[in-house]
Amino acid sequence: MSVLKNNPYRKDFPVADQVIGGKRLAYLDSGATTLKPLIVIDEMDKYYRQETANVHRGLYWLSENATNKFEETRDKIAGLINSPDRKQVIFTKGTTESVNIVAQCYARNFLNKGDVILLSQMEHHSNIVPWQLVAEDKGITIKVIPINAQGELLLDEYKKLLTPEVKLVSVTYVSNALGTINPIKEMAAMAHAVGAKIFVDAAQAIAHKKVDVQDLDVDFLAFSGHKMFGPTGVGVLYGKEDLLNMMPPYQGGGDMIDVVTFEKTTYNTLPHKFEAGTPAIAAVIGLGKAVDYINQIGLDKIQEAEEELLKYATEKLKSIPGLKVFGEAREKASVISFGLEGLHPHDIATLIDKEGVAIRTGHHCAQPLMKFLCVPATCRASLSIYNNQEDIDQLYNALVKIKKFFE
Ligand code: C6P
Repeated sequence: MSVLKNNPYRKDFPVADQVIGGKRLAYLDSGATTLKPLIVIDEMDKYYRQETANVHRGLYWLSENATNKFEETRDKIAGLINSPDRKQVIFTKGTTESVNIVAQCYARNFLNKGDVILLSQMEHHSNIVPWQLVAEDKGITIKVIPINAQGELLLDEYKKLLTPEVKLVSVTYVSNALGTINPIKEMAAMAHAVGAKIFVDAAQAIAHKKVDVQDLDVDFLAFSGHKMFGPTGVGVLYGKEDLLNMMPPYQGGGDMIDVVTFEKTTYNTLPHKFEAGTPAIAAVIGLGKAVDYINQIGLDKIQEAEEELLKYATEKLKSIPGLKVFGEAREKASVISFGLEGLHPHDIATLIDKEGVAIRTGHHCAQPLMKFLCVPATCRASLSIYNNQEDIDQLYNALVKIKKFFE
């Protein structure tokens, strides 16, 4: 079934079908956050209207119900990523917090002066700065895997960089600014061959392709609920059990303890060791419904739909004279970064907003990548299953209109 002509998923997303400022909305910023389907919204509404209670604490029905639903999400996530065990799924605030946990609890404790962390040229700031915070303190060196003009990682260069000093590789699965899909399975095998661990930022991958932590054989993996049709404020850190067990807790507080005395405190087992304090209960429960939603459709169908949208959008945009697409990797997700000759990306976004088109412009939290591309910013249209031909045509028509205006 074509999502371009008769999109069967669109009706599930109330935000998608709106008129804003007198214009039909074309939401093309799913890389920033996806829209939420009704089943997620309704479940969270139910928690707040009828089922509010804290988790892991009360012996009354409401609390047990909330705990069950909260923990069911852990099972659903474990299933989605094929985690060997549910306890390896840790709820965090999002990808950013997940990276910080591994940087502070793993890298700070188990990496030493002279060790190397490998990142790539296309990383989001969330997968750069947390490592820098530790590297500066500990005398760890950060090295960068370069990319080619199409926006693909140079695997030969990666191989050369993989010396015995490399203790950790941290790379994105899918670039938020280029759409490039990196060969994670191959990269993990290469990292392991020199004894390095691999952390994967799956923020832009999780809602778009099958992510199987056992097949990929990654040591850590992170993603955010809000980029996979779920709510904001919740994300996941997956880790191999031995590594998570080695790591000290990230924060102290309720739920993460075993026995507390003023003399010495012992800690809870996984996953609770890393989940101090009252969690984002409604968000976690909503995330469970987002996983149900993804499973109902199937990731293969989602990928198929997004490929159709990407193909149509790329051909359409490239037909505009003076439009340059940044990032044309052979393996690419439904993200199109572009510039329009003679126009600043911020002006483009502001002007097409008047036509109802929502895209993101800026450095996309990837300043080192912008430096490589020799641009201060790009425009980015990112597509998801609820988009259709009209959305893409609306972007195309808006761009043609402003181009004419400035000619
Ligand atoms: N990218 C974008 O518009 P948080 O903010 O923790 O949910 O996710 C951070 C993050 C980490 N890695 C990648 C690859 C990402 O794309 C993001 C978030 C958004 O591209 C907001 S900057």
